[in-house]
Amino acid sequence: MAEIPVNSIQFSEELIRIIRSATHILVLTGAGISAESGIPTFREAQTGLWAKYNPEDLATPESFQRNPRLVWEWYTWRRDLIQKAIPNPGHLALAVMEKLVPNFHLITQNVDNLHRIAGSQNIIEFHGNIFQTKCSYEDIIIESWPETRDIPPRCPRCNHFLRPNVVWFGESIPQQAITSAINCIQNCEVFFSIGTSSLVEPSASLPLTARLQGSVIIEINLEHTPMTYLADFVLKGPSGKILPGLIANIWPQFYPQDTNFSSSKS
Ligand code: BV8
Repeated sequence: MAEIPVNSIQFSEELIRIIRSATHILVLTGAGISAESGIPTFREAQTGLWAKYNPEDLATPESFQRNPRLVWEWYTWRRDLIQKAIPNPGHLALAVMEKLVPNFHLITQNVDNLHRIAGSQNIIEFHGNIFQTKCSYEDIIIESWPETRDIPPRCPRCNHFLRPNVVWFGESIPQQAITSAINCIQNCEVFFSIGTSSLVEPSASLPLTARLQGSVIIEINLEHTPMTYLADFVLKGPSGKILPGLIANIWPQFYPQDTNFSSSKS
């Protein structure tokens, strides 16, 4: 990808003014924001052993019921892949924005924990976190378990299989996450939709909900999506370039022109 100096990206004065004056900003991110960290997006072809599987078929309770070992090993492969990744300038820019906006919240569909590593704090993990494990029967987080030959490992309390603490297709989003998201949407003046194909519900309906209550909608994506029609501003390009450029233009007083947004692992 050609190097685009963040200060060379031109943003409309109106866009800069709207974001700079906003006191409540809500951001929704999808797999695209982690693409520049080297994590394949959910719909990109999976590699190697997993190339023949469709993620949407594996990320279901039925799959786990049918073949718990296969699903557990898929998540182990993804965890190992994600563990090698570090936040990219897009993640870092959102962590900075959170410090500069009085009320800032981030809903992520991603399970990779990269927003937290980048320094974001007001995070609503809509689809859980791949680095957390829970009992498939008691539905409680299990921090540790005895090493055995069982794959998946078994709950030390009830001996049922353990599973990743992620939301599978056909499972409900955690009530706390839904409640927080609804509260944030009701007050947000600006809603960013970043790096999501806007195909997975209920996340995909959040921009419309925000629009209906009067938020300004900004989409950042490489391509158009089913919610592009809703956006007041469509910024087409890599979020790892666009977001630092936005920050540098909106809050130049905080950003000497030579700010280095290089990735870092904190
Ligand atoms: C629910 C965790 C109520 C797991 C994920 C039939 C039966 C049951 C349910 C349904 C049904 N039909 C529809 C549904 C609802 C279903 C759904 O939406 N299905 C879809 C496929 C139609 N939703 C659910 O089941 C949800 N729960 O509805 O509960 C209910 C309950 C019971 C019965 C009925 C209803 C739960 C959905 C959560 C699923 N879990 N993840 C795991 O990760 O293993 S979703 C998973 O896919 C990811 O988390 C992610 O959210 C999603 C993929 O979406 P994206 O993040 O957008 O990623 P994608 O690859 O698609 O796109 C990337 C984008 O980035 C692209 O646009 C690309 O252009 C862009 N991009 C790439 N690079 C960059 C970039 N942009 C900027 N910069 C770049 N550099």
